[in-house]
Amino acid sequence: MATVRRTACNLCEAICGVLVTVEGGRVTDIRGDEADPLSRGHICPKAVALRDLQEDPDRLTQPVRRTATGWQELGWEEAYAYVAEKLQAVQKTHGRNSIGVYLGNPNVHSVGAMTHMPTVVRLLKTRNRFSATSVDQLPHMLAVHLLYGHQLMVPVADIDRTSYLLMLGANPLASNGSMMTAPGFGRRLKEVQKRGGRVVVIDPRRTETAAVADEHHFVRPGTDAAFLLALIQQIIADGHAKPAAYVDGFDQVVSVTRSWTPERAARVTGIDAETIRRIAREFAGAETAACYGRLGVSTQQFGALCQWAVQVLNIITGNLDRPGGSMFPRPAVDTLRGIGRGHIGVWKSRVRSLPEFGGELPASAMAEEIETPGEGQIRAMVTIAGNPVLSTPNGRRLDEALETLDFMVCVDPYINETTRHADVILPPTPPLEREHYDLAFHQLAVRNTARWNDAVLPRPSEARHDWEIFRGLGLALLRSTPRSRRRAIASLRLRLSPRRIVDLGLRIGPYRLSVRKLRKSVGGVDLGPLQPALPDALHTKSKRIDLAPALILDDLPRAAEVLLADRGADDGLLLIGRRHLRSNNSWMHNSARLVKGKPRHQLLMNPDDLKSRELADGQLVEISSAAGSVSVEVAASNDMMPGVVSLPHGFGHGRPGAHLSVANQVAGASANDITDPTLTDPIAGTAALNGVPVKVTAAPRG
Ligand SMILES: Nc1nc2c(c(=O)[nH]1)N[C@H]1C(S)=C(S)[C@@H](COP(=O)(O)OP(=O)(O)OC[C@H]3O[C@@H](n4cnc5c(=O)[nH]c(N)nc54)[C@H](O)[C@@H]3O)O[C@H]1N2
Ligand SMILES: Nc1nc2c(c(=O)[nH]1)N[C@H]1C(S)=C(S)[C@@H](COP(=O)(O)OP(=O)(O)OC[C@H]3O[C@@H](n4cnc5c(=O)[nH]c(N)nc54)[C@H](O)[C@@H]3O)O[C@H]1N2
Ligand code: SF4
Ligand SMILES: [Mo]
Repeated sequence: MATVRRTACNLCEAICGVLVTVEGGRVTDIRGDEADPLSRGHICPKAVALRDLQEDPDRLTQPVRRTATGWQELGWEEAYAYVAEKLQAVQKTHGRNSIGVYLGNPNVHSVGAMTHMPTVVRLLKTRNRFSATSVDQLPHMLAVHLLYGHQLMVPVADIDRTSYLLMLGANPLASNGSMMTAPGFGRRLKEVQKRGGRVVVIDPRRTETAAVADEHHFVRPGTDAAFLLALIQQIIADGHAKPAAYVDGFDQVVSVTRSWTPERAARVTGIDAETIRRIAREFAGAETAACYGRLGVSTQQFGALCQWAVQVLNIITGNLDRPGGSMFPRPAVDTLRGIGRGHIGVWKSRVRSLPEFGGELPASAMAEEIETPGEGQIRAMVTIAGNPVLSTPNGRRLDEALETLDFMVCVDPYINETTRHADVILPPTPPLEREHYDLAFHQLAVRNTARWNDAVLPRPSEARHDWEIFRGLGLALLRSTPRSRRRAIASLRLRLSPRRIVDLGLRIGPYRLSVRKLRKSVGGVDLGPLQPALPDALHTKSKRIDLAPALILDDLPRAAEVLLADRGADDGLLLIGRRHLRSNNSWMHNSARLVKGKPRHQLLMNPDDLKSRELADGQLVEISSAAGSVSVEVAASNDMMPGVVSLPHGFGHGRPGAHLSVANQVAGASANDITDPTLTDPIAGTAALNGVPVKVTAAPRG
């Protein structure tokens, strides 16, 4: 008999509600849940991949250990004890910091990882902690930490009520939105337009999102800071700036932006001065407006400056904290409470002195910290839900470095490009076997809603949830730790189930909910549109916003120097990345259903750039940067800004030893074999994955 169960798709930040039909223990159908108050029935083609993940024969269900004769299964308790012993032995010989930890993206999509993983990481007591944050949203977190006093107090564009949406470096029609949970982003954009509002996109590629916008402008990669500074300057010059009473530092903003006229920004960005001036006036004059900048303006040389400027633009036009502007979600579990406010530069990386942020060092420093001998060298790695060989700059170098470690353990369901180097892999249950409450993305959602989901399918007896793995590992690590209050707290934290923790969070949360109440609601509880919350909700001690943090203002001279430098007759190209609706970072190419159809791995290049290099559409080319080179087919595209080429990240499969029967057949090169770990935004160490200088030539024959 078929039963229909409600759950959430947790593959991306849109957290769509889905209805899963199960017959005889197997999934037979997955569709959107109309009753979900946030996603309103929306899903994308990836939702069906939940079933593919469930049934993927390559997915591990038991711990495995690498031996001379191949991978061998081992029992869970044995695995925990072995891993704890190995990690502790490395630390005993080489010191605390000899363990490196890398935390990948799917951690934030799993309640069990959110509730239990941090305790285990803390028990390792190492400063060599890395995560996908520094190849992603770090600049957002830094900007809001400086302005609003908490690294996760991120406002989102109030898309459902705004009349003017200015988007930079975001392609939500492919990504489904990020740092902004707005399922059905396309539909929501259409609704803005139907209300008579305007959508403006700034991107070096005419993206899927640009195609539905009212207006799109090419921007030279890495130069958005100039565009944003000019908008601020123009709005101030027009007398349209009206910061709220709780905002300080406005005069400093006036003075540091004064020289950034639209004419100056035009020279830098490639967007003409009249357009910049008009956008400034339309933004300031709109009934309500929101500026939203995403990955393209984060993972670039001026990521921090850009994300600060995005906030400043919203603040000085009175759009922060007002309906239709940029607003703070108020989720049913206050995630901010459980996480620190953030800090920057309290310590530096050993080799290159890059700053920590929130206790993590930039992923760009990982390979060198493994390779460079001396006190504090990484000798063992722990990766949790990450594939840094494909996702961090110069992945090829990291690939080689990982092989030199004394020990490596990965919490991951696959033997892939990264985990093939592990000594032990601990695979967690797949999404349909897990309970879920979204601790991360209700915090970033454009509407306040709450939803608890029971597991759709039972967990096989030999499988373990991620939180059970962290409990097992954590308790094994604690076994040799002397008794103390800290040890007792860690042990208690590990023993509580995610359900208990979420229930507690809901009960003390602003709406006094509980798991029981949520389970009774069909599709989730609607808590209404976002509400104004400032200045009370600020986490700054003064309950005021300082618009002019020194860390950011001190970067303005660098911006002037770099952006205004004469590029001469440089015939080089700038590389940027892209995403496709049917793939997800580096790890979902093992679903045959998703990867079928037209190839999507090619380098996109403007036809004029091809012609001037005597290259032809479809030809195999070599792309080279300071970090290395890769060969890939090129595709001519009028959607590319001249001088800019685009390569998607997450490809480059087929490495020896990776057990990915479908993905290994997928063509394409890893963009991160040519991204350069020395290209970082120095303020926070975020990798500049976009705007990498490259040369493109015909690939050598043979
Ligand atoms: N050049 C370039 N590089 C980029 C980007 C780019 O745009 N361009 N984007 C960056 C961004 S935004 C991000 S977020 C990073 C992502 O970087 P990572 O997080 O390092 O990589 P993912 O590709 O998301 O790989 C996720 C890993 O988690 C495993 N996994 C999947 N589900 C689970 C689970 O439920 N539990 C556990 N324990 N493991 C799981 C997968 O098998 C895979 O190994 O890449 C970054 N790198
Ligand atoms: N289908 C799918 N969905 C995903 C993912 C996925 O891999 N596939 N990954 C998820 C993750 S981890 C994340 S972080 C989000 C990312 O979500 P988005 O940020 O919306 O995703 P991207 O497609 O990387 O969009 C970045 C855009 O920035 C542009 N860009 C590059 N350089 C510059 C620049 O210098 N200036 C400007 N203005 N634009 C620039 C690129 O052309 C691109 O269109 O997507 C999430 N959703
Ligand atoms: S947009 Fe697609 S991948 Fe993202 S949560 Fe919804 S169904 Fe899943
Ligand atoms: Mo990301």
